[in-house]
Amino acid sequence: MRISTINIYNVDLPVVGGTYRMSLSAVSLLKSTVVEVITDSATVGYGETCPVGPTYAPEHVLGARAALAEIGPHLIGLDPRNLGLLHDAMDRALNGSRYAKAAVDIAAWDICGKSYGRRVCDLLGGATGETVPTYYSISVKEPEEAAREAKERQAEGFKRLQLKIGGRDVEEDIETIRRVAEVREPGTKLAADANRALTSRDAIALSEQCRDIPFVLEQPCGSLAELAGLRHRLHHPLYLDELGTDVNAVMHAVSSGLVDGFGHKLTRVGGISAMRTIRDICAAGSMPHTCDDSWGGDIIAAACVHVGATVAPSRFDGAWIAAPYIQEHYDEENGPRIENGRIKVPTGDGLGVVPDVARFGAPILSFS
Ligand code: 0XW
Ligand code: MG
Repeated sequence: MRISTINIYNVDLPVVGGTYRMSLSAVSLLKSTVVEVITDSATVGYGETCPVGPTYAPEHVLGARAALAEIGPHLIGLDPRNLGLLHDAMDRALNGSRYAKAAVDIAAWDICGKSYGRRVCDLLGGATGETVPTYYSISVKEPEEAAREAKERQAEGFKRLQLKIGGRDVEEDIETIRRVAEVREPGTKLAADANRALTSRDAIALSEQCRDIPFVLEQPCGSLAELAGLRHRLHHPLYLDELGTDVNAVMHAVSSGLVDGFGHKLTRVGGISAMRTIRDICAAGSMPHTCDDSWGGDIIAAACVHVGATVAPSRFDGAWIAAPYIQEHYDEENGPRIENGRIKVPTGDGLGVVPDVARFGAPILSFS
């Protein structure tokens, strides 16, 4: 089996309900990049990468597309099932840009599954169940509004809520956490995610003033030095997200005892292949973690669900998907959906999602 054509599509994903707000960014429309890998055996695989705007992380939409333009021509003629060789070819064509290579990697896993007649989660070691937990991420909001939404989401079945905090007076963050804690139902887990925006001073104050409330504090500050300085002055478990950039960063964080868990993003680390390694490093260090991406449609959601399904449930904090913020599915029948706080693992071979490519329009790039 050889790759004969690679098509790259743009997909506009407007945010349902207006704006998704984090400490250092606010987005109302995301541009996703879908990669279609066509082989000479007529097996087709799909991958996707969708940075959540240009300031959440160093990744950005046009960067992904420029990187794919660099990489694409070097992949024609390769067997996409030889994932190691495929990654070698991508690395020889371009240094870095893991988030773009991730889209090719995801498509290659989709092809592997279709070609071997197995689901991606089966190839990754096997799913622990038919569904995986997810969690809801509440935008940076005023305390009352956040508490109202927390009630609503718990009523919908979410068992974990991530509150976005930061980018404002820390007193308001503290008040938000306190108000949400008041409406927290037994069994609901909380995370407070500052997306890098707090100073160490404010992170310490927040943890001190909320020491009676159980939650994990996710990526409070923007540098490893700050996190290391904070580490033993907090009353809450510390999670790493944005700075868990790749296998090496995660390996270091686990082995040095820097954190208590992770928010992982599939495309940031380089796709399903890298995430599998990271999953195993976390297992070796008994680290809880999520399996998310920053944004994206059914393809990325399915990839997160497949990997998430293979993580030990006792350490799995859920697969976050952008579905609640997106109007349409690429695959109306099999696109991952959230029901009662959980997502069904797709049952078809590969990713189990068959995108309706016609809705993407003409490719913006094509290699053959
Ligand atoms: C909630 N997420 C997984 C989705 C957003 O893109 C940000 C992210 C996070 O935890 O930072
Ligand atoms: Mg986070």
